[in-house]
Amino acid sequence: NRLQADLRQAVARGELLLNYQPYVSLKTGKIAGAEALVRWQHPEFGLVSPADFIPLAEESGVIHALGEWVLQEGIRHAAQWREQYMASFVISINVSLLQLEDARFAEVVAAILATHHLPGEALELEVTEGLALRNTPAIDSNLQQLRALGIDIAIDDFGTGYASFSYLRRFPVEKLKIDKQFLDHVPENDSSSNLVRMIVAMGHTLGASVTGEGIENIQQARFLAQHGCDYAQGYLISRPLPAGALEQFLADAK
Ligand code: G
Ligand code: G
Ligand code: MN
Ligand code: NA
Repeated sequence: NRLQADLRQAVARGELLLNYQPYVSLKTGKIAGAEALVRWQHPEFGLVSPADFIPLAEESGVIHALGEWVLQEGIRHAAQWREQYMASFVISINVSLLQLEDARFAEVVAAILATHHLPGEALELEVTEGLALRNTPAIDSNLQQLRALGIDIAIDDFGTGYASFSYLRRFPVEKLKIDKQFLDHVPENDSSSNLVRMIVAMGHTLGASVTGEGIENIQQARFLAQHGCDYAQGYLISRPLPAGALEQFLADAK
C-alpha cells in the first residue's frame, strides 16, 4: 500500500501538522482548552484525513512514532499558550490504544511534559471505548502512572463503543465526551435528549466531567448548559484551527 509506505517517512519529512479545536466551559462560557487533531499533507494526494491514515499507522506500527510527534508538538504549543494567554489552558490529545499498550508510554509522556516544564494538569488524553475490551497489565500500569502525574483521561466518542459500567467503575475516567451523533437532534428529539441527560447524570455520578461534541447551534448548547453538562465543543464555538489561528482565538478571548 502506497499510503502506508509514505506514512513511514511522513513524520521525518515534516508532512504532519496539528489543527486545534477549542472547547468551552458551559459554566463560565470561557475557553478551557483545545483538542489537537492531526493532519497529513501528502505531497501528491494533498490533505489526508486521520480517519484514513490512523488505521494504517496502527497496522504498520508507525502509530508509536506518529503519536509521540503529536504529543511533542501539542505539548510544545500548549506550554507557549499557557505562558502567553491562559495559565489554565488544557491540551487534549487523542491516543491510540496501541500507544497505551507500550510499557514505556507514561514515561515518554512524563519526559515530554518535563521538557516544557508543564504539570500533568495541562494535559488530557482522549481514548476510545475500545479500552474496555483491551485490558493488559501495560495499559493498567500506564493509566495508573498517568493519573499519578495529574493527567486526565477522557473517553472519546462516548456511547458508540463498549465502555461497560463495570469497566468505568474499575478504571475511573475524568471525562466523558458524548459523541456527536447523540447531540445532532437535541433538543427537538426526545429520545436523544433523554439519552444525553442520562449520560450527563451518569458521568457526574462516576465523578467525571462531561463534554458535548459536535455542537453546531445555540439550542444544543443551551440544552447542555441547562442539564449541567460541563463543556461544549463543535463548529458553534470553532472549527479545528491551524496553530496560528488558535493563538489569535486565545488572544481575542484574553
Ligand atoms: O479531525 P477529524 O474529523 O479528521 O478526525 C478524525 C478522527 O481522527 C477522530 O476520531 C479523531 O479522534 C482522530 N484523530 C485525530 N487526531 C488524532 C491523533 O493525533 N491520534 C489519534 N490516535 N487519533 C486522532
Ligand atoms: O472522534 P473525534 O471526536 O476526535 O473527532 C473529532 C472530529 O469531529 C474532528 O475531525 C472535527 O473536525 C469533527 N467535528 C468537530 N466539531 C464538529 C461539528 O460541530 N460538526 C461536525 N460535523 N464535525 C465536527
Ligand atoms: Mn477526540
Ligand atoms: Na468524538
